[in-house]
Amino acid sequence: MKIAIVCYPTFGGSGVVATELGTELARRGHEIHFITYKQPVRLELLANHIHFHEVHVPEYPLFKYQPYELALSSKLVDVVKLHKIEVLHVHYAIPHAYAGYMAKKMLEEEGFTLPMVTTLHGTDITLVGNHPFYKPAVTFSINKSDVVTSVSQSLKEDTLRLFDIRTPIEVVPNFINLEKHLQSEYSECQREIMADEDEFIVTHVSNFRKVKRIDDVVKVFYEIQKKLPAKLIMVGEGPEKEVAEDTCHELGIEEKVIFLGNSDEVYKILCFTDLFLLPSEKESFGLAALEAMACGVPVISTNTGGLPEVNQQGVSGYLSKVGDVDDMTQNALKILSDKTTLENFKKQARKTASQFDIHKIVPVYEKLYIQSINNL
Ligand code: GMT
Repeated sequence: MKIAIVCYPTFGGSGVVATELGTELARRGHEIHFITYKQPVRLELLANHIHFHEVHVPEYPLFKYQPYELALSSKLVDVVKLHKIEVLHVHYAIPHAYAGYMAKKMLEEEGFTLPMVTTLHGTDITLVGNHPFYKPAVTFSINKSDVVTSVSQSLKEDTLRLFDIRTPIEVVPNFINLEKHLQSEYSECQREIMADEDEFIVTHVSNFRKVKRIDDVVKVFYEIQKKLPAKLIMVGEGPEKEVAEDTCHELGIEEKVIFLGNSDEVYKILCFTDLFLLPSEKESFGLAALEAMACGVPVISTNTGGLPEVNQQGVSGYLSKVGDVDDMTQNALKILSDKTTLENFKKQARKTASQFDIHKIVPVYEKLYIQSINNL
């Protein structure tokens, strides 16, 4: 099939999922066209069947807001016609499903049909899309999609609760390429750069937004390091990063916390990590937790949103109520204090992650693409 993928190209989970999906589809012989304003961070362009089309938004001083949706829908029309695209897959309802629908309508005028698959990722529903300013447009775009998927059962339920949705929603969980994680474990794992031999390595990866509760990451680590020798590796950039750096100074643990910024070498960091912290306020899925588990890292998370569908209580890690720093600390110590327990959790984390193997999930999308074509 010839498939166009629209996504956010940044470090966010939705962009990562879209990129990994496109890459795997290309590997399976499909022709994939990424359409977005920048090359997606994890996209390797030098691969067979992968194309990238950049959306340019000309700056015009008269406009306070430059019209990205307009530029995107026009680009979609051009790419679809030129490359005979058969299916459009948009990741994130805002504004991609909206722009996708406009493109579809423009193409219809010229005799082209373009089925649109929309994948909901979470923030487009629970944080931004639900805002009254956006809600009518988001509801409309979802209802006008030919196939709608959500990355967890929890997100599906949130969508049905918050919006008036008439299109059926298929749950297609996020996935992981286990081979990639295994490779990094054995060939590029350089633990000694980050910590002493007797120190545990605790890691957090996110975009450091308020929803990630970075303060709880620091608080839990502060308690852990009182009992065990440990280092905290903070990967990512975002508005809460500076606050967290200040807190580490105030608590006197700045020597034990390493802020790495954004990294496209997350697997190399995870391969020597002993424990992953994800104390989010909301999380439709928690791809970061799944990536950690795939590298054999147990996860201490909250039990919000889709996290219980990923992290299994007492198996791949533990889940606590949002904000329950004490419980998260106790659980972290339970795992780290005993060598055999830690080893068991590591094995179980990887085994749990294998349920989300890319080879099981990508064929589900392929079937949905065919269904979207047949539905028209
Ligand atoms: O929250 C993020 O890290 C970014 C965000 C996004 O919009 O890309 O992630 C959302 O989509 C990911 C991929 O499906 C999910 O794993 C994240 O749980 C979800 N974030 C939230 O729901 C807050």
